[in-house]
Amino acid sequence: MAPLRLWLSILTGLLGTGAQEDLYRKVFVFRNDPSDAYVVLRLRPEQPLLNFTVCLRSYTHLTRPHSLFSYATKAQDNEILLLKPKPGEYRFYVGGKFVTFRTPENRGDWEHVCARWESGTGVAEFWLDGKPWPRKGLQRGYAVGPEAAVLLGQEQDAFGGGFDLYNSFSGELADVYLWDTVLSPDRMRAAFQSLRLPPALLAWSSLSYSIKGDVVVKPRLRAALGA
Ligand SMILES: *[C@@H]1O[C@H](CO)[C@@H](O)[C@H](O)[C@H]1NC(C)=O
Ligand SMILES: [Ca+2]
Repeated sequence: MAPLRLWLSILTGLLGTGAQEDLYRKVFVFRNDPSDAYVVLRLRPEQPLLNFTVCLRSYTHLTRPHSLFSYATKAQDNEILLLKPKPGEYRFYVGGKFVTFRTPENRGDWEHVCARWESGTGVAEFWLDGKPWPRKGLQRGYAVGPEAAVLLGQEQDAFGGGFDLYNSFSGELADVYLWDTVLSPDRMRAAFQSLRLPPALLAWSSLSYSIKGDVVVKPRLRAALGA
């Protein structure tokens, strides 16, 4: 750990709850299957989102449906949702509608995904391990609502709740980011490679979160690329 990074983590530790934490080279381990545990991420977008990019890395042996990123507003529980209904398939929701991206089945390794959406064109992009999938159309002209409940580990069917244990996540999650912009292709690849990234609404390097239930923060066991 670099001295500045160490000093900052001591400082944020002293400042106590609500502080931001740098989770560099760490993971959330969701230990149970099925699980009622989750992690609440704090973010305060004050404006509706017309563009966004969400990225994260997951490592799991689940073959049942599981939620990876759940952003709900009071008006729409599936406002932004990344869900893996079964091996070899991802669903990307915006404003309650979704598109499906079929992928090769997991090789028992970390998978890095980024989903990117812009209201102006309604183009939805899905990137797996730094590679773009054929683009699809989703919710052109829509605006993603602010004041969201953003959760890892559970799929919300109500604002901050309405969980189905059999959509819960079990395994390891890391490198969660949300930007209010559409990231360039270079930046999408940088996210996969864990390189330097632009400031974000949610950033793994300065995450404000609280754990509910059986989730632990542990050091990563292998390099980010999972090679
Ligand atoms: C969203 O992205 C489009 C094109 O990528 C850009 O023209 C527009 O200004 C962006 N809107 C916001 C609110 O960032
Ligand atoms: Ca839902």
